[in-house]
Amino acid sequence: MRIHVVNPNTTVSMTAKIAEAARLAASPTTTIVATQPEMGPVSIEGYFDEAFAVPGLLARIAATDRGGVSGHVIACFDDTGLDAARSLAAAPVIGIGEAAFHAASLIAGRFSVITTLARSVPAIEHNLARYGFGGRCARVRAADVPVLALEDPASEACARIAAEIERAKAEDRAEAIVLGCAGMADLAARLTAAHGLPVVDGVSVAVGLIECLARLGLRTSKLGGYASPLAKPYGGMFAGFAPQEIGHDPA
Ligand code: 5HY
Repeated sequence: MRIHVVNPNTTVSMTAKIAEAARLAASPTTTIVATQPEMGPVSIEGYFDEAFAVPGLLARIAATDRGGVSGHVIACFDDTGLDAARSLAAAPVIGIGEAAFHAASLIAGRFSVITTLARSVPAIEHNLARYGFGGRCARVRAADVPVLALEDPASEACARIAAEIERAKAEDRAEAIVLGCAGMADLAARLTAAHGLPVVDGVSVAVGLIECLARLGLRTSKLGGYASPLAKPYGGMFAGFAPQEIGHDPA
């Protein structure tokens, strides 16, 4: 099978890191197709960046969906554009945030999330509540690490994340840790070994979940909220994004 993994920011080195984590998690017969948008922010740190990541993300989802994939992984921990992508795509779409929350809740009674900056925390807390994991997540912590510092080996990013893990164990009674940025995907194994508790990377979990859904023949329901977009003109620079096919509203 082919799985599309899209990094919604435009930093090539992060896309490569995400693709490596995805390939390590994938079955031998699975091919990972890794992409990133042609336009948009180099990193997503808060609501404004997130808004401008979505159009380029959806363009990649549309193109690879037409090419035929078993599913899509949105490799941004905010699950940027997830609902729009599920409406657009025929194949299932999984966000790494939601995937990581599910995995952590299957292996621990309570978990903490460690993300990059404080400005990213509210969106993650909103998703935890929206997905129904509010009671399982002890706390969403920020390691005070800019997203692109994760691309700089000389930065203190890993040390800051490690220190936050120890605080989560001591103060939150966290039994597992969820890494709250796709750019942390390469750190999960190292941090698990160093801190003596499961450290979950959403990229790896999302790949496994897509494989599971594909094996079971499960695809996004097109009844209700994820119904295909209705054909209509879009004005201005978004004219090229206008839905062409006639979406069917079965309601
Ligand atoms: C991510 N930003 O996973 C999020 C994490 C964050 O560019 N990729 C990004 O800090 O919100």
